[in-house]
Amino acid sequence: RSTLTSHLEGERVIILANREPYIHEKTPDGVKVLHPASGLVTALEPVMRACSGVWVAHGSGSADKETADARAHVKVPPGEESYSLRRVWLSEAEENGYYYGFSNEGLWPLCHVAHARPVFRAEDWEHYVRVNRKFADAVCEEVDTEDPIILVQDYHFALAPRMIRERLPRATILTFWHIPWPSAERIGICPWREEIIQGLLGSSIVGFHTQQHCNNFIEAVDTFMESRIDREANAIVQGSRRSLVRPYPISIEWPVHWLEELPSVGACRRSVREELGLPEDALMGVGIDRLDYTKGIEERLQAVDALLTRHPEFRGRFTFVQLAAPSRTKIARYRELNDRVEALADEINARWGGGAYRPIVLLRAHHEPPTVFRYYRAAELCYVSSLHDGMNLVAKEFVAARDDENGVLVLSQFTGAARDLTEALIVNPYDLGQAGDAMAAALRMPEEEQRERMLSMRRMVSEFNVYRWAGRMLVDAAELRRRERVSGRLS
Ligand code: ADQ
Repeated sequence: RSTLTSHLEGERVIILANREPYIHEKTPDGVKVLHPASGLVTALEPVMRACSGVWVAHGSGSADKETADARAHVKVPPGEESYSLRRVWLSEAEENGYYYGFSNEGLWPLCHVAHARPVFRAEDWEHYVRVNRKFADAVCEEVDTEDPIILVQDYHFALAPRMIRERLPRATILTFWHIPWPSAERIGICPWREEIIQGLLGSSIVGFHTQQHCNNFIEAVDTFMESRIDREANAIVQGSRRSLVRPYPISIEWPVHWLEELPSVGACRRSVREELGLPEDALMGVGIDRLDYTKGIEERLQAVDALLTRHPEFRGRFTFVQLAAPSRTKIARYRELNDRVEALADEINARWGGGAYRPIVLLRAHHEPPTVFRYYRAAELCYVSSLHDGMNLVAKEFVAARDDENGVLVLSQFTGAARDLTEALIVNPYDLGQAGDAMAAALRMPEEEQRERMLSMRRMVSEFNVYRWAGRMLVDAAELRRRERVSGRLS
């Protein structure tokens, strides 16, 4: 954290992200502040707390919508007030077209290999362009120098980097794409692929979680654009401007501040079992996700079924607790997933349950972070079964939560996290037998082995934490600025 702030000495950072770090909801007892279930917020909020600046986001809470002046700022976090939040309010049609339509029915399935067909509608695209312009304008209103540092986040804002660049040619624009970038063949499906790539190339740096995503992006530039590719430097050159393309595997804050207020692992184990009506010696697995088809929740429950089929000793003793936050429920595919997950949990519970015993506990609600961390601490294992995931921060949070150095992570090979957390039990989530066996191995794993694996993962996550992630991007940006200054002087 201190290295990060030293890179930013006197700088005011501006973040552009769709999601707000805090949602202010109107309730009969006054304004309630909620923490959204979002990997992007989990990663970036601690970075913003460490530096000063402005977070520009889509206003989603009910508290200020009608009353707030369009340019009003709110100081956050509540009580601490380290930075400001500037909300951009969208009409229902804009939100439907830009967010639900183009971003989440188009780009999200396009970028994830999860066998969901992307939908591209011309009117959604028009909203996407217009809303990107609206946010780019809001960002430009917030700057107070000619060469500000602007962090553009995710697939909602592929066009904003170029729009900002046109108004602020000397800005340092760091764009991070939080989801996978697919092969050129796949990106070619998008009718506006050139505009998307050209928009991103307004950035000084385009960051992805893995080298593979960077290679795919460079391949897409090569296939669809006229730009020159400097392969040695991993840069795209357009005229006198270059955009670096670099992997920056994202992470979480360390130490996680939510842990400060939590009781010991033993106390969390007891309180969670009591809350769920489980016996004190029940074995427990946990899954924490937004209810999204890329997270492999159906495959996860089927793997629990395989575990109980193949390893009878766990029948009646093992319970898998799935916390699933409803997500993007305006989209039919998400509502259908919700119904299928519910039916599957009922079916598995009918097959193996009896008396007070239920092998699956499905808690379909948003939970605030202290509850999520209490569940991580209470479980014998955490199973992350994404069919495709840029990084997956749940895996890293589970590791951070286990200061008792116990507990086993079972992790899909299709997450970016599987590259960082090699001591997890890595599985193919489609191979239900293998995943069921891995959970059985986790439940039988001697404490000594659990400790060795956990210690090594904890070392990894503590060292490569989110401050390091942001710091590396800023160091590369500083180097780029230096080179541009030098070449500007020479030419
Ligand atoms: P997400 O798809 O949102 O992020 P992930 O990285 O797993 O996924 O983060 C989810 C976050 O939401 C975690 O902090 C988790 O604790 C929280 N959360 C999940 N379910 C919850 C629930 N039921 N209640 C409350 N909180 C819950 C995107 C990409 C990822 C990438 C991140 C960061 O899809 O691949 O890791 O951005 O770049």
